[in-house]
Amino acid sequence: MDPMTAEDQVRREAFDAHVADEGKVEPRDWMPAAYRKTLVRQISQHAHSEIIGMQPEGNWVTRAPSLRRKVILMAKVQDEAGHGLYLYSAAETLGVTRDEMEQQLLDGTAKYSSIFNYPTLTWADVGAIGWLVDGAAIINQVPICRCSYGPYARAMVRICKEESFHQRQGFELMMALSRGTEKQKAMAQDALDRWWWPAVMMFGPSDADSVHSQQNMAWKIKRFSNDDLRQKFIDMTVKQAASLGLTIPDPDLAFNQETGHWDIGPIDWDEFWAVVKGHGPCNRQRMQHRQAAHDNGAWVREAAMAFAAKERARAAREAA
Ligand code: BYC
Repeated sequence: MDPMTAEDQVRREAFDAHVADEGKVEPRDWMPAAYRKTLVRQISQHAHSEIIGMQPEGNWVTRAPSLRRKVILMAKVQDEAGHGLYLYSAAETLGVTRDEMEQQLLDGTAKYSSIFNYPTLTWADVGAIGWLVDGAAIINQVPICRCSYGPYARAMVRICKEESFHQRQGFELMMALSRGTEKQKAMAQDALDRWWWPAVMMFGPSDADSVHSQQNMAWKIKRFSNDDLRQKFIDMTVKQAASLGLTIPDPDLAFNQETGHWDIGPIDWDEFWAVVKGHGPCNRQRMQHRQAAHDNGAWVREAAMAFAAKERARAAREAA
């Protein structure tokens, strides 16, 4: 890395003071290269997660049990596409193009959330995703509404409103199943059994192994550590599971009187890293599907570009 010039040093100090004082950073402001880089990394990975996240739920659109459930699910999956688009736009303000980000996703150099590499085997999984995955997403993302980078913070405000609706629809679906027949209740329990640990892992590695947390908390990109957010999620979800009459699949789950929090058993970090590195149950399928969608959409992108060029030419002719 190039040594910092005296001018950079001054800018860096002013930047740090501005951020420490809760100031927002905007696209044209000076920012350290590493701040820009980590934001592109996080925002683009967040966007990719929203887009890949459409697949597990999209899997059930044609098999939703009623018209009402189908309409709700279609709206939710469309919302996820919208979140991806807001986030790609926020990342573009940092100087990266949408094509570059898409390419990084397709060639595997950019990650997306581990959670979306698990299969949706039954209809109850749609409820479990809304309840647990969107529930975890809200806990993780509400603090990002106060992120120091303005465009990301503003995009998150709208996303969080929609995520909280998604979480409630998932909980309502789980409630309908858990108050239904014995078979439906068993289906809800089975979905909780399969989604609990992957949802707990969504928050990322434990604080000791989180490479980005310290700096990104100092820069107020992240407001809480991975473990703190995970604990909030656990405390919230244990109560919700009890109200559904479902059992969290962890024999070690116990309320800790001293800390006032729920303790959980050991997390299988080998499973987490295997999934992150591409060896989860559905990684290959998710990427194949994404690649096919990209290839099949080529004509749409070309048509949109041709139309935009035509419009520009017409506007230039009319202005002349
Ligand atoms: N999966 O230093 P760390 C959604 C990576 S969308 C895969 O702690 P950081 C939703 C991490 O990227 C869900 N990789 O990183 C959508 C890093 O590798 P790189 C996504 C993971 O950034 C549709 C390495 O591990 N949410 O909710 O400080 C429907 C070390 O980690 C994961 C967001 O993206 C993981 N779970 O913290 C429903 C929110 N965890 O990049 C719901 C914004 C960690 O150095 N992102 N890694 O190669 C964040 O808040 C943070 O980026 C994370 C990780 C908490 C995810």
